[in-house]
Amino acid sequence: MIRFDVLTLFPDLFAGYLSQSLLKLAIQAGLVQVHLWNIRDWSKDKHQRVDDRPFGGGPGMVMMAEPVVDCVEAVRAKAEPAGRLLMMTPTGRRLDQRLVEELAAEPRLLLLCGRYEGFDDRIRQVLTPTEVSIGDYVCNGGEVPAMAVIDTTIRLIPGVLGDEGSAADDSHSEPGRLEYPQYTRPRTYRELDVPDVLLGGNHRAIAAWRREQSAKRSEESS
Ligand code: 6GU
Repeated sequence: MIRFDVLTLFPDLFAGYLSQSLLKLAIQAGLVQVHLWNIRDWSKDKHQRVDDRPFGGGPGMVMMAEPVVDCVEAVRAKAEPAGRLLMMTPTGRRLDQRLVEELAAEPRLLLLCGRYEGFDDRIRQVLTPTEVSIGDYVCNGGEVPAMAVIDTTIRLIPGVLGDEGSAADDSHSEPGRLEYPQYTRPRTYRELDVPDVLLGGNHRAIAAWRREQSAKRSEESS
C-alpha cells in the first residue's frame, strides 16, 4: 500500500485520471490511496488568495509561503507516517527510473503542485522537500508532473500490474535499456509482416532476437 497526498490549487484535474484504468483498479484493490487537498482552503486572506506579485518585480505571480506551509503541515498531521514531501518544480531533480524506484519504496508521498511562476523560496527553506522535475521543459503547473510521479510509481507496487504485466521487462528497468519491438495480429498490415522468428514458437530464438533488438534500440537512442 502506498498513499499519495496531492496538494494543489486544481484538485479537479485529477478526477479523470483517478477514475480510469490501472489506477482505478489499484485504488479499488486497496493497493493505492490518493487524497486530494486544495491549498486554497488554507488561505487566511478574505479573497482566498494564495499567490502574490514577486518582490523585485517581474512577470507572473508567486505562491505565498503561509498557505502552502500550513497546508503541508495540516495534511501531514492527518495520518501517519508524516511522509516524504515532493515539491514539483522544473528546477528539481530529474525524475528517472532510479528515482521512481526510490519513491515506490516509500509508504507515503506528499506531492506539492505549484502554479504561476513558482514558490516563495521560504517554502523550500522551511519544509526541505525533495524537489522533482519531469524534464527540461516547462509545464503550466505541477499537476501533470505529479500525475507522472503517481503513474510511474504505482507500476512498481506489488499487485498493481497483476500477473499479466511485469515491470522487470519494461524499458529503463535497467538504466538506458529500451524494450524490444512488439507485434500482435494481424500478421500482415499494410504489407508490413511480423518478423518470422516471432511466429515460429522457438522460445530460445525469440529470446535471442528480443535481446538483440533491445540492444540495437538502446544503442540507437543513446
Ligand atoms: Cl515538476 N513543474 C513544472 N511546472 N514544469 C515542469 C516540471 C514541474 N517538470 C518539468 N517541467
